Amino acid sequence: MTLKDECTYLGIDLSTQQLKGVIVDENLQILSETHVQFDSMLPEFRTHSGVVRADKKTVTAPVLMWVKALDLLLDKLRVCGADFSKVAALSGTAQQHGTVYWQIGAENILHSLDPSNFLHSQLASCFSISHSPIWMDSSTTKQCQMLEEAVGGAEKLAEITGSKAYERFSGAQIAKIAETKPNAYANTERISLVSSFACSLFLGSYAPIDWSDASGMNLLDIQKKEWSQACLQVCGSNLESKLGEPVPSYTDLGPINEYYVERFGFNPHCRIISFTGDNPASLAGMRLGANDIAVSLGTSDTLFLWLSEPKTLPEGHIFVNPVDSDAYMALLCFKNGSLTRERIRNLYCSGSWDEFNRLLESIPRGNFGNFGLYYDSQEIIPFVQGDFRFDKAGSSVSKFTSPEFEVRALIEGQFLARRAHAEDLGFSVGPGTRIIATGGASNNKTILQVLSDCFNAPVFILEAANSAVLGAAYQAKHGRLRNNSNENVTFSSITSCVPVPVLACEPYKNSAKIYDPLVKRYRKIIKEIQTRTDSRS
Ligand code: ADP
Ligand code: XUL
Repeated sequence: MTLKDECTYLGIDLSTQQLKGVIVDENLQILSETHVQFDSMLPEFRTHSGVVRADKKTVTAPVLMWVKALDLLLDKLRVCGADFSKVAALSGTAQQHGTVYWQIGAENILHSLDPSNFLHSQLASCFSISHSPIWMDSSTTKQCQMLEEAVGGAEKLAEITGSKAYERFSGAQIAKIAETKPNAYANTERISLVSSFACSLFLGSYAPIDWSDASGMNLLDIQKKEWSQACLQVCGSNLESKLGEPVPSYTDLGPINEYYVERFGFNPHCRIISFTGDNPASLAGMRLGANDIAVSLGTSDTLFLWLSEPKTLPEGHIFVNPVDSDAYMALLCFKNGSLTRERIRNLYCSGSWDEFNRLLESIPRGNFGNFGLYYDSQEIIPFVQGDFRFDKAGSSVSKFTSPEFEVRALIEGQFLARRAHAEDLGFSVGPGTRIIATGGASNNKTILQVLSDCFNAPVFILEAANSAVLGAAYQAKHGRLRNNSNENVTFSSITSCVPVPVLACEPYKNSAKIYDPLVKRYRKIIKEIQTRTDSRS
């Protein structure tokens, strides 16, 4: 069959807690979607929220769980009625920063996959590190210091790579493996990011890392778009050859591997478009504009903006833009997002979001002066951990007097922090500013109302809350046409048929009066916490 008529596009998202898949038609409307939840559907890997915590700082995920999830996802999509023979191109996205270590000889196995067998049984001996370090890991402070020193300081590193050294970034993670597991490192022929690893499974050979996800490694010179030799040198020997050459995010990498044609009925002409990180893919899925700020409320909470030029930030990250390689994006990532909200929900609301919302709405904005900051895991910005509660008088308290104060303190504290750090990036609310919310918690209007009030700006949502996986599907179409058409194809021309985001909530009139002083209060409190706890030791 040719792929002229009725083409469809497949997007894949290998995120922290699940693997998602979506098929869209030519007009980018969803035809089928499904997911594989790691904890519940693959219990043999014993993950909690998709991860394994060896200690407070060391967080990994089993690579074979991800592989097995792909077998399952494609089966589930088929059961949903997906016709893979119509898929003209596929692309994907994944949690950022995590690294996968392919053992010497693994690519030969990838080249010769047997369609009568599961992927996970064929790839069982392909990884020199069975548990991949992921973005939640914060165990590499030592390697971060080494990396910053090697290039002449934090600011210099941020100037080259778009970020000062961060514990979860791949450069420091690779350096830790090279140092603590030298044999495994020596036996590694290729290091993938989670995104390029997932892409390799479809390609049947090692897929290159794309520029946008490569920007989350502290290894890419984001202006030259090539690896920084100074950074590579300190992180591991022969690192450049283990990483391969990075490519633009919409690169057409070739046809799908025979395995998927034989086993699942994919068309042999189906093209594989480079995979990228979940935040860049979300920017694509939201079709973010110049007046917008994206707030993704997934496992992590992230904020991002479109930038036409790179800049050097004291905190936060600059990535190469995934849909226009001449542009950039700014990103802030907060580790304690949905999982912390779930903790408080489970503690005080018997696991019910309805009850959580009832408590949240039962207390007026400003929480009668009660203020809380909750960091279950080592936070990224700012680098702190623990629960901090303050009453109206500013005194530190170990508990609030009732659950409703706790719930409101959590959500207000989270969003005031998001606003303060966004302002540090240069963001301010002006005429036409839209907050576009996405991710699991953007289904919750009561939470979105607090977001709107804390920022004093309207919040918009997309028809589908999973912008990352949709962004991957859009990128599949973009990559296929951009590389194979004579016309001047841009991402915005390809996605002009996508419905615009719809208004979900507007701020109450007196929001600025209530929350502007609370942003100042957050700054003061966080400064005090940071001076009290020497958190980097
Ligand atoms: P991922 O980072 O794995 O892509 P998602 O964007 O799918 O995550 O978000 C998953 C999170 O969404 C869950 O941890 C859950 O706490 C949160 N979530 C789902 N529904 C709601 C809801 N109605 N209210 C608040 N949070 C929700
Ligand atoms: C971004 C980050 C997380 C992960 C997981 O820097 O660490 O958002 O991409 O979603």
